[in-house]
Amino acid sequence: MILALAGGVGGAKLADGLYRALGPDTLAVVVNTADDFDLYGLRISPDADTVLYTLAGIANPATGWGLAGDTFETLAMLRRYGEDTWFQVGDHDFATHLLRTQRLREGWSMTRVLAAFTGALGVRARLLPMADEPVATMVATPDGELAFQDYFVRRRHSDTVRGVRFAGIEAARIPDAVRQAVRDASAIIFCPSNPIVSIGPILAVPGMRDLLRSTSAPKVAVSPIVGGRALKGPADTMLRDLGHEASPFAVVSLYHDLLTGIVIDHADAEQQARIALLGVRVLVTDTVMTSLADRIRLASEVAQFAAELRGDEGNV
Ligand code: FO1
Repeated sequence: MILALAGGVGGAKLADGLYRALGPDTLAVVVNTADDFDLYGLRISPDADTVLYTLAGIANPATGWGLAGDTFETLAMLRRYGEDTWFQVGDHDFATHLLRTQRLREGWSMTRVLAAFTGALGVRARLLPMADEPVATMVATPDGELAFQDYFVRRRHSDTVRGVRFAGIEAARIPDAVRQAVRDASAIIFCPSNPIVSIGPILAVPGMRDLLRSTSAPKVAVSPIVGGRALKGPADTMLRDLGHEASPFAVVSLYHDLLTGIVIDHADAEQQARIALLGVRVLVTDTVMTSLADRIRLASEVAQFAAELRGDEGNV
């Protein structure tokens, strides 16, 4: 079984490649839940839903989030009431949020909700939240601290980032299903998601870094930074704002105590030697995923690289 750690759209794409390359029942994905928030009384879990819809083959191909072919009549009606509908929730997408909210109110955990949703949509990968307790990413900017979706969607991630914190993280616990998945994993893949606000919260759950270090399974990251730029979203400017380089080397530095290997793009091949000095093995390949074939090819190469690293550790 392969375990992937994923955030938003980039993470979902690689998770999808792994799902299709490895076959059903061999993949577990731990998703960031610190982007989750409440809107119109509903609990929204953007990263979990992005992975869910992508693996189910029903994600909107244009945005990567939301549902293919969705309509927006509910938002249109909300606008007639004078609401500022800055967050685009589609009519079908609303059903997911309604049911999740209902289930959580009935006392279900997020772990149970996601298991039910994957089962209902025919997804034969395990989709696990990083924690069942609510955690909220807060972004410090020159205009004050912003809730994550305010920063990301409402203000189009245009603010300078002075700091990031994960409210509620001290009370978050690693779900038993995540502990089991880490124990069962023959490799752990850090998807090409934002290292600060997508993978960062997962690693910030108390005990998570120790748990990941406790397994001898190889841990391989795929860099979300290619040629100094984020493939999607603000990871590059966020890294620079927080005093890092926007480079695969910086990604390795952030995961320094965890990684066995990193997959970087040909555009960054010159960083190979510098990364190798940190004791991390490097695979250079094409990492930009524009088609389904790209996802499957990259996922196969990543899985093969991890298998080689397992061999290196004499632990096949
Ligand atoms: N991202 C946007 O940039 N604009 C939106 O209006 C938006 C709506 C949305 C609705 C449901 C959902 O599951 C995700 C949605 N996202 C939207 C994506 C999401 O908020 C971000 O990509 C993630 O939080 C960052 O990983």
